[in-house]
Amino acid sequence: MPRPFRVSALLRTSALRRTLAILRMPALLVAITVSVSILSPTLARAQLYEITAGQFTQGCLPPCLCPILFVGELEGTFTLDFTGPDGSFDVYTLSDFDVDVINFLGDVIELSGNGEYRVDEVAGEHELTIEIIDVETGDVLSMNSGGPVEFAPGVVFPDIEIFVGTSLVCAGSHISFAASTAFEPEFVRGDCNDDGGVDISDAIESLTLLFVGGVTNCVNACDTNDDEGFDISDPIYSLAALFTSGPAPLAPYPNCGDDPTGGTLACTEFAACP
Ligand SMILES: [Ca+2]
Ligand SMILES: [Ca+2]
Ligand SMILES: [Ca+2]
Repeated sequence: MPRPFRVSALLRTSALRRTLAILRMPALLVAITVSVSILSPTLARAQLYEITAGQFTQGCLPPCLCPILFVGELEGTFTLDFTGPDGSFDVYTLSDFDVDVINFLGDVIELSGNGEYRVDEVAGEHELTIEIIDVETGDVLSMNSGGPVEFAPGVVFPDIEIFVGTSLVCAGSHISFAASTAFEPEFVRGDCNDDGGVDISDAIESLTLLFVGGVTNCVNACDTNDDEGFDISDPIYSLAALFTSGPAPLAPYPNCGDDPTGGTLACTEFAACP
């Protein structure tokens, strides 16, 4: 539930005075809006992925006639964070690769890793380079997709299906996997700082994330107006709701729930919703 607050008390806070001072400066707002257009995609496009199918093999690729030494199924997750366009491709950092490989005997190999994913949605091409680390042995396998390759038939980003290997010719270690954006937790829209209430601290948190920096696990909760972007319009919307009888944050609000409009804004954790 929204926290009660008293305007008279709030007006004595330096944080609110700073916030209102920002909002009274049109010239600064123009500059801020330009900055947001550059800064917001990093937050807006972070996304947790879950591997829905995949296989790790060590040995040979056809048509070479040498044995497969190991094969196991993949289970796990990773995160893509948008870092920017490089001309043709949108570039993402792949991190938190947290995957178990399970073979038919039930043996488990725990893998971690980091890499870079590049995608051209218009051309239907993507590319992955990744350093896979065997957590137990520390062995590192440098894998790649051999440059940009076409999307798998019927698969459209943000779904991903790709094949990478230490070598794409004959002997090597190889991973093929399909992954989709993972299930997201319930959240309360407007509770940008995830403290269980919607109040002035959320507008301040939004302004801090936008103009100072920081990390949030649920940027979707900061998209107060549910327009699928996180920018200056969101703390303005919050302040209007709190102080000038503007409309309340859109659903899910004031109770925990799913985003009824979907979208690409990430929400990997939201502690205030069990
Ligand atoms: Ca809050
Ligand atoms: Ca928004
Ligand atoms: Ca939405």
